[in-house]
Amino acid sequence: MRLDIISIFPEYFAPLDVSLMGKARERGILDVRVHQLREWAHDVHRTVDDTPYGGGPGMVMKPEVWGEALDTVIGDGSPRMIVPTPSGRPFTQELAQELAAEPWLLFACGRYEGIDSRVMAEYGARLRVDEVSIGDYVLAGGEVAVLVMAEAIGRLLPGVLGNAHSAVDDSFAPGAMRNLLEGPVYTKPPVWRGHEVPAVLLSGHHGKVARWRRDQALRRTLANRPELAAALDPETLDKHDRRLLEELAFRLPPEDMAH
Ligand code: JEH
Repeated sequence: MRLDIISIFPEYFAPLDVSLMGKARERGILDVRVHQLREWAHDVHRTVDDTPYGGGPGMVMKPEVWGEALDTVIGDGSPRMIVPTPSGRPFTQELAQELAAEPWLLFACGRYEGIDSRVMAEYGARLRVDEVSIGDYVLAGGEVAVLVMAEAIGRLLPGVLGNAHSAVDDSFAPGAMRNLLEGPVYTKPPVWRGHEVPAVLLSGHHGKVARWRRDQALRRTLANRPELAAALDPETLDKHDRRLLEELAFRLPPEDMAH
C-alpha cells in the first residue's frame, strides 16, 4: 500500500519509522511518503493560510497551495483521499478495514480552522474523498488523526502482524463478539504484589474460562459502554448472560415477537 501525507509539520510522522509501521515499511508492505505543504507556497513567507470569508476566529488554509500540492502528488493516479476534520464521518474499525483494502491512500492534514472547502469539492469530483473524524474531541490539526488512522489501517495489512489471527479478532471488528468489549488479561507471575490471577484462568477448564471471559466482557461493556450494551441483540444472549445482566440490574430490550 502506498500512503502519501501532506502536512506543514512532516516531523509529526517520525513514529511511522518505528515499531509495527516501521517493520511494514522495511518489509515493503507500506510505502510512506510525507510531503511538506509549504514547498508549494511561493511567496517569501511560504504562506499557507488566510482570513476566513464571512468573518470569525482563526485562519483557513488557502486552496491554491493545496491544489498545487495535490496535483503534484496525485499526478495521473487516483488515490483515495482522506481529510481529517472534527466534522467528518466517524473513523471506525469498519472504515479502517475498507481503507486497508485500497492500494493508495492520500491524507491531507489541515491546521488552523481547516482547509478551504473548495479543495474537497474540486478533488471530490475526480477522486473518492472522505472527510473523517477520529472522535468527539478537538485536536489542533489533522496530523495526530492521521497517525491514529495509519496505525489502525497498517496493522490490518497482510503480513504486518506476526499472528495472522490478531487483527481479525478485535472488539470492534464486524463479527461474532461485536458490541462486547474485551475483558481483563493476565500473565505470569500468578501472584504480583498480593494481586492474584483469577483461579479459573489457571484451572485448565476451557468451558469455565470461556464463560468467565464472557461474564467479564458483559460487565465491562455495561460499565464502560452503556450504549453498546443497549444495542445488544437479545437473540445473541444465552441463559447465563441473561442471569448476569439481571444481577447487574440491566434492562434488556424486549424480544422481537416476529421471531
Ligand atoms: C482538527 C483536522 C485541522 C480546531 C477547531 C475547529 C469543533 C465544536 N477528531 C478530531 N478532532 N479534531 C480533529 C479531528 C479529526 N480527525 C481535527 C483540526 C484539523 C482534524 C484543523 N483542526 C483544528 C480545528 C473548529 N471547531 C470544531 N467545534 C462545536 C465541537 C467548534 C469549532 C476546527 C479545526
